[in-house]
Amino acid sequence: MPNQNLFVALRAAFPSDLDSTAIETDDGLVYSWGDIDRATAMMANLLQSLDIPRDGAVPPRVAVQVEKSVEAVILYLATLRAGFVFLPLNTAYQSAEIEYFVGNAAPAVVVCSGKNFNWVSQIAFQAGTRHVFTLDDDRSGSLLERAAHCSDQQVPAERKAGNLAAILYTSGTTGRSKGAMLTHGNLLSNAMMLKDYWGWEPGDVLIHALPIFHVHGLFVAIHGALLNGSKMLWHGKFDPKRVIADLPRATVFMGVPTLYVRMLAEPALTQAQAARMRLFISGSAPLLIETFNDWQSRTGHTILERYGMSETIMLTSNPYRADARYGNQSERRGGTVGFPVPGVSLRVRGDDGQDVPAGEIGGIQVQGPNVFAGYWQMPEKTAEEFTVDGFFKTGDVGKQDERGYVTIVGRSKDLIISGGYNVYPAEIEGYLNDMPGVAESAIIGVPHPDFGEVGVAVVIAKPGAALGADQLIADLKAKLANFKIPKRCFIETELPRNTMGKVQKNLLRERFKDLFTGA
Ligand code: MLC
Ligand code: AMP
Repeated sequence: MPNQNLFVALRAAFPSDLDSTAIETDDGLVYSWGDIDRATAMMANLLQSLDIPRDGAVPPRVAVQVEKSVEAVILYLATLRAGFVFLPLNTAYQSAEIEYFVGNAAPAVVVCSGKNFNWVSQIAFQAGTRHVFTLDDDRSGSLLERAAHCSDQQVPAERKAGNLAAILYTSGTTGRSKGAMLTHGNLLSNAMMLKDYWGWEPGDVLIHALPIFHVHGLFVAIHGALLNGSKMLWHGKFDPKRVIADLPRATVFMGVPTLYVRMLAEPALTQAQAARMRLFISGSAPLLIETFNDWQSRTGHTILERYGMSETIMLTSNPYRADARYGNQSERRGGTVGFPVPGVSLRVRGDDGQDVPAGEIGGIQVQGPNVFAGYWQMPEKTAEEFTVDGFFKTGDVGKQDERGYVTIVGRSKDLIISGGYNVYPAEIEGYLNDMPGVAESAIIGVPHPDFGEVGVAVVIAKPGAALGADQLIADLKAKLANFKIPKRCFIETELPRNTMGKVQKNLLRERFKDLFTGA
C-alpha cells in the first residue's frame, strides 16, 4: 500500500518548478517550493534524531505555541513528515492553560516563543517533556539553529490513513478541554474534497491572514493552497488595509466574519479592488446576513459560507458552482451554511432521537471520512458524543430545508464564539467562582458589532463581601487567554433561576442583548 502520510500527498502537489514562489510574506520574504521541501526535511530529520522514549503505539506529540510565521508552517509539515503528531496551541493561552494541555497530551517536544521559554519549559520539564525549543517570528530560535545542522533529504515516515496526525484541543459541553484526534485520512480526505468542491484552479493565489493554531487557518487554508500548488500571500497578523491592498494579486480569501466586518469598514474596499478575486470564504462563526449583503453590493462577490469544527474539519458548504446533487438552481445563500459536503452524511434529530421533518429544528449529527478518531485519552467522553449508529453529535442546533440547505440556529453546548474563537462559559465561571468573595457567576454571550458575540459576566458576591467588577476582570486577565475575558462584568444580588434551580441564562441574554449594539 502506498504511504498515506498526509505530507506525501501535499508534497506530490508541489509544482514541478521548485524554484517558483510558494509563499510571499508581508515583510518581503519569498520562499520557493524547494525551500519548503528542504526546510521540512531538515526539521523532520531533527525531530527524528531526538532521544524520545516511546509510550505505546501513539507517535510522539509536538506541542507548539509560537507566533505566526512561515517557519511555524514548516514545523507543522515537518511534524507530519516525521510521522509525529502536531498539537497547535493558541498564542493567547497563559500558564494555567498551557499546564493543562501539556500535562494532558504529554508531548515529547514543546516549541514556544523565546520570550516564554522560562515558564513554558518549566511546565514542560515538570510534565516529563525532554525537548523544549524556541521559535520566533523573525526566523530565530533554537529549533532553527538545531535544524540547520540536519540533512535536507528525508524520506517521509510511513503512515496509514487511520494514524494520528494532529490533536486539536476543544472544550465540550462541560469540564476540561478535550483533545480531538485527527488522522492523516481525516485531513487528506477533507482537503481533497474541498479542492474539488471549491473549484481550486491553476493560478489561484491565497491570501492567508488567519491564525494557524485552529482548523480554519491551519488546515482549511494551508492544505487548500498546498494541495493546489498555489502561492500564499502570507499576512503575519490580520490588517484589513493590507488584505485589501493585496486583493489584486490574489484569487482566494478565507476569513471569520469579524475579518469581513473590519474590511467593510475600509473605504478602499471596492468592486475594482476585488475584480481579480475568484472566491471569498467565511466560516468558524455565523456570518450576519447584513455582512453577506453588504459584501455583495460593495465588491460584487457573493461570500461562500461554510461550517465546520475541530472534530470534523469541514462539514457543510454553500456551493462554489451549482451542486448537481441538489439541482442546478443551487446558489450561495446568505444565512445558510449550504449543503453537507460530498462524503458527509448529515441529519437533524429531535430530543426523541428521531429525524425531524425538513425545515424543523433539531440537533445536527454527522458521519464521514472527516470525522475525528475520538478525544485523546477520554474514551467515555468520546462515547457520549457519538450515537449508537456512529454519528457524531456536533452540539449545534439547526435545520435542513427541502432543497438541502443547512441553517445553524443555535447551540446545545454552552459556548460563545467571539471573533471566531471559542469561549466556554463553564471555564470562566470556574475561575470566577474560585475568587475570594464570589458566591457564584454566570457568563453569557451577547451580540457585538465587531466580534459577533462577546462574553459578559454576572457575578454574585458572598454575604458581606465587597466585589469590584474591574478588579474581577483584572484578576481574570492574569489567568486566562485575552479573548476569553468578559468584555463587561456586573455585580448583582442574585441569578435568575427556574423552579429546578437552574440558572436561566436566556433571561440574562435577553436583558443584556443591546449592551454593545445600542439597538
Ligand atoms: C482579540 N480580542 C478578542 C478577540 N481577539 N476578544 C474577543 N474575541 C476575539 N476573537 C481582544 C483582545 O483580548 C484585546 O483585548 C483586543 O481584543 C485587541 O486584541 P488584538 O490581538 O489586537 O486583536 P486582533 O488582532 O484585532 O484580533 C481580532 C481577530 C482575531 C478577529 C483578528 O480574534 C482572529 O484572528 N480571529 C480568528 C479566529 C480563528 O481563526 N478562528 C478559527 C477557529 S476554527 P484587550 O482588552 O487585551 O485590549 C473553527 C472551525 C471552523 O472554528 O469552522 O473553522
Ligand atoms: P471549534 O470547536 O473551534 O472547531 O468550533 C466549531 C464551532 O464553530 C461549530 O460547532 C459551530 O458552532 C461554529 N461554527 C463554525 N462554522 C460556523 C458557521 N459558518 N456558522 C455558525 N457557526 C459556525
